Amino acid sequence: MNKVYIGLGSNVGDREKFLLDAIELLESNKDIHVVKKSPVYETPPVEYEDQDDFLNMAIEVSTSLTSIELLNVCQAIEEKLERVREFKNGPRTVDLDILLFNTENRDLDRLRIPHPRLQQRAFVLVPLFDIAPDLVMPDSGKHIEDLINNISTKELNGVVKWEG
Ligand code: GSY
Repeated sequence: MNKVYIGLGSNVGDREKFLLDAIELLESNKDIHVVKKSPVYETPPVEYEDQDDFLNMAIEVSTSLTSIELLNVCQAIEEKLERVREFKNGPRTVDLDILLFNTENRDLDRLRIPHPRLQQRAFVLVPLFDIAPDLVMPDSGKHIEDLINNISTKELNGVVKWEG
């Protein structure tokens, strides 16, 4: 079985429902088992900043699928939940990013694992730390706690637990 971490984000419509629906759709796949779920956080947008705040969370899944097969499932879920790619880094109903797949390193057009911006993003690292506090990055060898300590207090303070 493959141990995988997935980051989820939504900043359009009923954001919490989109996250929960995406997890339910993952669970409905017979080859995927959701093992852990982080709390949900509200986070300010990064990259393209002129858009609404996101809800973000991270989950651990156990799967017999390969990384590319899992990517196909994630993209099918995004499509089912009506994600429209209006422009790069723009608003989305739901986004499922494969963050880590065992200790695999992949550099394909469609899929880069570990996720290329994972180690700098508070909205990914904070929920990931909740479910994997001992995680060591397979490429850099850095401990998740050290990565979080490298993020500015201002950015970390923006990542706020969502109470619904
Ligand atoms: O990479 C995921 C999409 N995304 C997000 C996100 O999920 N959360 C926040 N806070 N900012 C983001 N910018 C992009 S692009």
